[in-house]
Amino acid sequence: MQQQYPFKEVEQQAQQFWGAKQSFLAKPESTKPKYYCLSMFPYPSGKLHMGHVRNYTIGDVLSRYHHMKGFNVLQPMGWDAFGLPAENAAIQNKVPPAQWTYDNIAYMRKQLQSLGFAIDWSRELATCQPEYYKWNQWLFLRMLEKGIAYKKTQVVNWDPVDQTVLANEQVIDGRGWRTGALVEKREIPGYYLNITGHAQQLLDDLDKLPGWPERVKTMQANWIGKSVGVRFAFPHAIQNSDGQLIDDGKLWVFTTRADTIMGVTFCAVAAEHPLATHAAQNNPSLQAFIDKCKQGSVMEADMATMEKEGMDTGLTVTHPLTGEQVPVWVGNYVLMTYGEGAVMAVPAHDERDFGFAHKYKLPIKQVISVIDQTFDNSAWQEWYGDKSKGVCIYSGKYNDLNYAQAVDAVAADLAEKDLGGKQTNWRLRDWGISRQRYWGCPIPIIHCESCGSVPVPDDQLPVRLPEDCVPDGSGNPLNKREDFLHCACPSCGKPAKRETDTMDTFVDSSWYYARYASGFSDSAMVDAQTNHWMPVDQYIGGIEHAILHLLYSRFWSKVMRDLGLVNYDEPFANLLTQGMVLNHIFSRRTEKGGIEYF
Ligand code: HQ5
Ligand code: ZN
Repeated sequence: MQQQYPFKEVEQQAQQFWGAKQSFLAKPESTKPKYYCLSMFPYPSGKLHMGHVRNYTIGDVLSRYHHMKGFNVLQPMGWDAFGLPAENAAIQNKVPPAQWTYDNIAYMRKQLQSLGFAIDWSRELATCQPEYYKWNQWLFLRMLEKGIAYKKTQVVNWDPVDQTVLANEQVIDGRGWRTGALVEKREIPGYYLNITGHAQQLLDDLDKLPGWPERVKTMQANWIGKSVGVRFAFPHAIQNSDGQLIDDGKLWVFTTRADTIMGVTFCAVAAEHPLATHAAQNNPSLQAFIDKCKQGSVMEADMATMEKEGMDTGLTVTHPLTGEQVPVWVGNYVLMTYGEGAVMAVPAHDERDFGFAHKYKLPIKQVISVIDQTFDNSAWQEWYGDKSKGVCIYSGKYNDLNYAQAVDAVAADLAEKDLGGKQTNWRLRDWGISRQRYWGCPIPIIHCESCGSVPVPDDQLPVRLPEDCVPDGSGNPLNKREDFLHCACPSCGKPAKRETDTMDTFVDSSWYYARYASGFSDSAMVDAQTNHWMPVDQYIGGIEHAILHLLYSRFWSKVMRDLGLVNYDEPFANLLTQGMVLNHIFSRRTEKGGIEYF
């Protein structure tokens, strides 16, 4: 017996043997039961991390176990190859992102192979290959036809020094990561996918996933965020300077607590709301407050924790049921992009409104009574906010109704006055996929002066990304690539320009598992083999992808299913979320105030 384990010899021999016998080749024609084992494919960021090794070891153990148990196993591997890190490396090293990416893939593939994982390398893919991303473009065009993809304006981070759009992660403490310049918000057009149209299915089908951790399903459900409530309006007669009623004389709000409508003591609107803009015209201090709000974060998470601040607009609207006048405030916690950009405030029965009313000495009016409890408005009490506990009080005709009865009655009365009714709201927003970046999948659109935005015809796909650009940080290099930019309009033939935005890399990772399973056809996104292997029997990856990647993959699968491309509802039958292996990162501030990582 040898004292030491001579891994170089032993493992090389074993790996040669497996290679010669093609031991890990998946066999779609086999009659054995199938087992599709998939680990989240890596970004080719340089070298393997111990976190990768851990992730892929879990998958490998499960694969080998199922091999031995007589399953026909598919365990593929590939590369999530587009994205920002390649552009950053290009800026630093002045090499094209493509070259950096392919070099890293070669290096990391060697590392993975030397680990001896039971991977079917014949199905390797990289998302930056035109043969792969062609099908992103193709499906995007199908979505355009069905109205699932559409164009609208979006707010982006603008670096005024580099004259470029920044990704959220490139904004550090409100400044551009490279220039240290204060970042501005700009509105530009972009493409969106109507994921909200599938919200109910994405929520319902979580019940079809007994093999997923409860925690992940809860995170998905919360992200989708269904709330059933009442949308209604406070009528008013406020006119703009042209003498026209603002928003047709209606301030719309959404509430899940219509049972407390008789306790409204004020309304709060977002800084961008038309009533706020109107009121600020002759009120410089209100304008200053609005400007301050606009600089703040638009992240929902920040909204929850930040100090609530507000200012009275001096305007009032009419309570739709009592006819009383209700003051309108601007609140920094109300987002124009969520709901109606305005909320009703019931300080007695909502914790946030309670805090706000206390701070600004606004009236607090109890309208829910709870048995054996006395109302005390000096401090917040949890029971005020619990809709299951009380009945209406001091609410006129609604007195003694419970939550459900009161909501029904209030909704009916509002509907009768043509001022509202029941509505379902979602926290989920549509998926903005446009990125003003070079290293990604080109969006297959051509802009023509006469015809507008024209889809690239299928027979001209893929729209190939030039692979020799070297970004320098000052905007998307595609804008300077004449050979990419100029083309003929597919519809009238006149000179036209290509779209230079590329797709979010989460598009690439939303269907790679289906492509592995399909075999790589030139003429189809996926083939009949896909339905044999899918769904993935075991998916393994980091908890950092519990929400977006998994939700997008589930959505993409449903779109493919609706188009008749695949026959499964859900892509991943069982999910194992390993933790992430973290390491220390060293960084320093650059002279300009950005952060440089080592
Ligand atoms: C870990 C680390 C590093 C990684 N390409 C995407 C990605 O996350 C996945 C797509 C499906 C969206 C784990 C990580 C993930 C896998 C690949 N990992 N610790 N790529 N320090 O290269 O545990 O959780 O970042 O499951 O390795 O990670 S990746
Ligand atoms: Zn044209």
